[in-house]
Amino acid sequence: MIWNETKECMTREELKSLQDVRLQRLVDRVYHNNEYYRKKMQELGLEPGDIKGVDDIEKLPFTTYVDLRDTYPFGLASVPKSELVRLQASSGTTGKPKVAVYTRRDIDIWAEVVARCMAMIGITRDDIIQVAYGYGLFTGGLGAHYGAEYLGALVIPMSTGNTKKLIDMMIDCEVTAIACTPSYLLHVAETLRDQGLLDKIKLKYAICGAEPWTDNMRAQIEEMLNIKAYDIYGLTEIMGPGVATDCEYHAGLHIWEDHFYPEIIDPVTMKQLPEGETGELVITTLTKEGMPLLRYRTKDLTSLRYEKCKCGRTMARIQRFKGRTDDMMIVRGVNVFPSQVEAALLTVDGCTAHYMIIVDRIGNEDTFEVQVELEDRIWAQEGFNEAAYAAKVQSVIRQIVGLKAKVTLLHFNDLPHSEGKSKHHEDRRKLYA
Ligand code: DLL
Repeated sequence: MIWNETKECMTREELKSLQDVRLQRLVDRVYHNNEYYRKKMQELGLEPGDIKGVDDIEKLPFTTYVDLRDTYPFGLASVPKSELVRLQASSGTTGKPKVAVYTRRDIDIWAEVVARCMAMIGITRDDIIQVAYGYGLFTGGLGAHYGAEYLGALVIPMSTGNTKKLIDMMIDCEVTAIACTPSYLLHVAETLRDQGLLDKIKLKYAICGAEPWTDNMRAQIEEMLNIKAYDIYGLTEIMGPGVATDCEYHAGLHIWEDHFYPEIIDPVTMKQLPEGETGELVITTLTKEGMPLLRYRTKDLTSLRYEKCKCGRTMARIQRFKGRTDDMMIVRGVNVFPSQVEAALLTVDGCTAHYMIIVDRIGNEDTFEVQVELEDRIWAQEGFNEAAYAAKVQSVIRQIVGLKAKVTLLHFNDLPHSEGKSKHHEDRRKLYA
């Protein structure tokens, strides 16, 4: 067994004992090896011995993007530079990138957790997988690559940038699995469909992440490609892809709690929330050596479930992400997440997941526009009534989001289709702030 079955099958009590020990060791490590964390703990009057296990975790300080920025690039490393073997980074829209550094053991654990995710969804050493996340500083490409190799699958490191070559090789090499963003997979599926190549592929599985997507979008991708598509989550600061993934029941993403200790907090009061309540996901890296993080505030909004999954796994499940705290727009006093708009759009026959939300302010009034690409067959319908269709879209958005939108219907490819993370909203009000 190349990934540790016993860890998956642990009881919650066994898991907690392991987490308790790992947290104690982690706190000891950062306290003694990292000046920044030592100071933070001392400011709270904390010593490593005060943390006996995960029940004490609330005593520990949070870590945020600001800490990463203030210590950029190596200030949160907890080992000497000679023990570091890799640096990855995630580019923010402004300021310095968020950097993560890894020891050899970190890289091995990263490969193992990604391999667990892939094994969980059914990928084996007999599969041929195209990794179509970007290779480079972004963790998607190399993360998925090492995980698939660890599993023993045959990896084709496509990276991004050439859909034609990806499709040619997908057909020629009889590729059975693909790792890429969901929006890119949708683009690949549409290209295959438009070129009449759908029956030439042997694809069975997709492992998609790096951006929020909805169950409707998964259903659309699965139907178009006749495959099973799964959700994989992760973030550079914590590791990269492989923190959590969903099983065949799609009832949340199993988080590998033996390495990543999750909490949900209220982002305003910063207190832990009970099981099932939505708040900000906070993760402590229990085993990381290079750049371990205590209680990292991910800004991702979700909830946790601890009951045993139908698949038999005991590890907690992250529920579908509602969005990020920094993706939320307040429009005319209503909280709007792009994921709600996507969920609404995909209930309308012919709407695609290629959409853009534009929020602006005219005078004192917020404007809320949703642009959406329609499938060609809708435009081709005889006597297509654009106004009636837009009114239908407006009505479902109103039901789900609670706001009246100006709906603009677009043709296929009118919006940019990204190969990496796609951007679905633009808040132009900030331009005047
Ligand atoms: O996106 C790591 C990754 C690569 C995950 C490939 C999955 C697949 P960052 O660039 O640091 O790392 O961005 C992390 O992306 O905090 C979430 O907001 C978002 N995100 C990642 N996966 C998902 C997902 C990679 N499955 C940020 N669903 C995270 C929703 C996701 N959001």
